[in-house]
Amino acid sequence: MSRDISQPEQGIPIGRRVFLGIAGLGILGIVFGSKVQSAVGETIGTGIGGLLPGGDRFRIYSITGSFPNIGSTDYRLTVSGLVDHPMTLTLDDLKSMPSVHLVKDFQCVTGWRVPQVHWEGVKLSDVIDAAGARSQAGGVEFSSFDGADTESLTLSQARRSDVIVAYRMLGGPISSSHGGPVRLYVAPMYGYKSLKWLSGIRLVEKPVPGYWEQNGYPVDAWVGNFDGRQDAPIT
Ligand SMILES: Nc1nc2c(c(=O)[nH]1)N[C@H]1C(S)=C(S)[C@@H](COP(=O)(O)O)O[C@H]1N2
Ligand SMILES: [Mo]
Repeated sequence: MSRDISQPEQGIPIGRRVFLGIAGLGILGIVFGSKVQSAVGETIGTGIGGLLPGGDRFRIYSITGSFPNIGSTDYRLTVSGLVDHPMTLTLDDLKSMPSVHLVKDFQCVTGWRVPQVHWEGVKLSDVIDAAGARSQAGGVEFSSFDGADTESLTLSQARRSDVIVAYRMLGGPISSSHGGPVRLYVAPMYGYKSLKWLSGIRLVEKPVPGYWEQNGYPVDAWVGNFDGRQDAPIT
């Protein structure tokens, strides 16, 4: 893996205050020692799994240094741009659509991977179809309630069945730190495509590269592009 790829995340200031309220950080600090201190986003386990070898060990990232706190009844997702029916969806609206359950690895481009994570949500393609993409639409742009992160996909990438608008992960509702109540999960691509605190989906002619791409990450984020594997989704 190229060292340059990891630069943007290393440069992100993560406010200490964000982590003060998270139980168990002290214990994790002892268990993982200096590794935790040097990690940009801290290494926070989710339950006991975070303390076990091979357990889930996500590093929590936030460009802004804080986590938007959005109640599940307050949540709104807007679908706009080149669509026949612009929509605003509640969490209940999303939950009333056909759900998909994926069990897949989560891979950050900087090297860490969490194996076999359970995800649940709706296919992004179902949301796009509900709004009715116009024929000129060639891409999809995503925005976040953090007011900072943006992402984008081509329309054909967005229509893959392993690209979902997720409302559950790790066996429960998505926590605020993981981007809840609703985040994107783009299974075949590196983690930076999986935008947290998803606020908007906008259909456009040609997608503008998102925040991470503007900071040096590749627009084509297929897992494997930087570690010698082929351009294939993880299974
Ligand atoms: N809004 C927002 N989404 C984001 C990020 C972020 O900083 N802000 N970081 C991205 C990166 S680089 C990764 S690897 C994953 C990490 O997900 P996690 O914080 O749930 O571990 O979220 C992605 N989505
Ligand atoms: Mo990442």
